[in-house]
Amino acid sequence: MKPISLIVSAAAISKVYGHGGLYNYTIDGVEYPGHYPWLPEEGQVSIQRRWWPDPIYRADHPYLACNRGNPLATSITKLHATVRPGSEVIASYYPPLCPTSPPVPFPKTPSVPNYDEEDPPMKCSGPEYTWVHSQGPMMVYMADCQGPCDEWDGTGKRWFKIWEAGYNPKGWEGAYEYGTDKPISTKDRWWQDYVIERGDTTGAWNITIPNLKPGNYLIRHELINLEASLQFYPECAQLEVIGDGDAIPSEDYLVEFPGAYSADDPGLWMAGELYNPKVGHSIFNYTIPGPKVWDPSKA
Ligand SMILES: [Cu+2]
Repeated sequence: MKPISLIVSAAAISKVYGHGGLYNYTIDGVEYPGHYPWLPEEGQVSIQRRWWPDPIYRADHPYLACNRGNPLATSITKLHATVRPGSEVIASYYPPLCPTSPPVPFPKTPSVPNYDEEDPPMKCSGPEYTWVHSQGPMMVYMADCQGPCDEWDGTGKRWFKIWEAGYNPKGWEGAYEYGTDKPISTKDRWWQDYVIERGDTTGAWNITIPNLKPGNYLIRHELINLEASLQFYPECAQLEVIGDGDAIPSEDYLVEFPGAYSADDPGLWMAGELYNPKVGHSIFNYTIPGPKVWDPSKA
């Protein structure tokens, strides 16, 4: 495991912009800017929890729930986006412009000791450095905050999965290269490839809020990159669900972070080995990690 992460560190230094995350949300047509990791926390009003663009390299990382910027944040805004069952949430992985003046001091100490943290953290990349990874699953979770989400730290067995996509050996029906009617390349069989090929912010990754009982919920988008090493990219945002939904997931759908994954899970063990001919073929029968998807319309 260690040699692999050393290789990744070297790659990350030579290619500073190799990471990223979820920068903006569009919910029922309303744009909600994310919490930009390169700006000071003070003055940012966002539904999104603070996060860092460098990956989390461990399935047992203590801050896997909402990315390590969050528990180390000095303030969490109270803003929640209002949604209802059926609302559409679109996630954009295209970075905003970098601040030019005044120069913003980047946090110097993101590290959680002994958890393979990168140091120094990734610098602001700007819009030309879009999401680069493609090989790994994409998932969306929600969790009942049991009160205002800004008062909950994301710990505990409250998370349930509402959406997932992994590897489809047949490709994705209806997936076209952005701006064309050309189906995406047959090699692009991870859903992340589809997002990259689409290249826009208007529907690359859109999910629908399920028929949930009203209340405050965190929504957690997560990309996992399996290509060079095991890398988790989760980000959380605060939602208030209104309306007349009445469903809640039963206990067997609930997980906690860390805890939901282990590095030897069927969908994770091949991380860093995709180009090993003895291993790479295993993705043709890929199992997405984590719990099964909760879908109250089928319950
Ligand atoms: Cu990266």
